[in-house]
Amino acid sequence: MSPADETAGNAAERQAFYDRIDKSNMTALWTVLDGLVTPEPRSACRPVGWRFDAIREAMVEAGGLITAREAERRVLVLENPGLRGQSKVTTSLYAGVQLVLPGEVAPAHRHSQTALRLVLEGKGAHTAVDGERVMMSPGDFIITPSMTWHDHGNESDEPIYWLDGLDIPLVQFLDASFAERLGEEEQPVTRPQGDSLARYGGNLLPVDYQPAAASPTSPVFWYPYERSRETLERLSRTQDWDPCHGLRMRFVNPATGGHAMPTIGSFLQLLPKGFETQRYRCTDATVFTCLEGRGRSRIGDETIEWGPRDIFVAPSWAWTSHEAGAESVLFSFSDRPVQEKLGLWREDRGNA
Ligand code: GTQ
Repeated sequence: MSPADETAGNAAERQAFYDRIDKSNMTALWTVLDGLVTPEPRSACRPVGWRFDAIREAMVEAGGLITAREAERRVLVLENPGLRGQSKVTTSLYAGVQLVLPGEVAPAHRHSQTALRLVLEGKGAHTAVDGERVMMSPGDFIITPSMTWHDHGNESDEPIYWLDGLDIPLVQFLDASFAERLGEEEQPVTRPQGDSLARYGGNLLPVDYQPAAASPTSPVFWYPYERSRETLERLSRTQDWDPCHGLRMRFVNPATGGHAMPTIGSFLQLLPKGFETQRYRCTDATVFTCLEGRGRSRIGDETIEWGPRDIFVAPSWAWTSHEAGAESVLFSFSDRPVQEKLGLWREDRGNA
């Protein structure tokens, strides 16, 4: 009987072979191939949503249990139900909601992981990135490049909540994590507020700035919502809505035209009241946050209702469509830049 005989008359003999080679750390490819090289993405990541009210309620409790100083970062991790225990919101990305109470400081540290912040509620707290203090207002999008010192503080009289998105699972997968504490609560402030935006985000660049020699992350790390919202508002007047996205823009590194971060793509989209997007799917699992409006999304077999500050996930290759009950703004992030660089990114516009 040939080894490839389909009748598998030698099942016991094969099993004995598998058991034997198992002791030498070997596995027969033909027993696992179907799960490795799949005809299309087969993800453990599930469609899921979190209502912000529920997150806030838990965070208020967390605020009474531990200080930001003791926790280092007082964050509740949003875990995808298909990936519990792994601190993952999608297979490649991490998300959490961070609370800094009035008077608190989250001490300075730095790490290989790139981070984004999207301010959900509260105003007047700050994050310091690479010597510059950024005041945070709702909807502001802030990035922390790999290995830059960052600390957070709240000198206002209200709690501040923001969404953290990091490439933690990606860095973990690559075994490339380094981290250190500064040993002081706050890093020295060496640049005036708004410096990065003025220097790199005003349609001008310093004359000798060489993007190729610079960090792969945008030199602008504060993208105020006021400006982004104004852009959406102006462009909405042209009425050229994309059937799958409404009006969708991406946050950019102004020096290269590339994504703001090398590992995480970040997007902002406007859906007019009553707009129903045509179904769409792509290989980058996407985390959405509603900044304005309300609506519902059909993702795979799930329908997820959302309103301001709610967070929801569309897994890789799951059919997704949005329906806006009011004019709505959605922020989103995904690993799209990584997939693009590797030639893996695909989308399916469902014939739209
Ligand atoms: O604010 O530096 O949610 O290092 C997870 C890890 C936030 C942060 C997180 C972090 C941070």
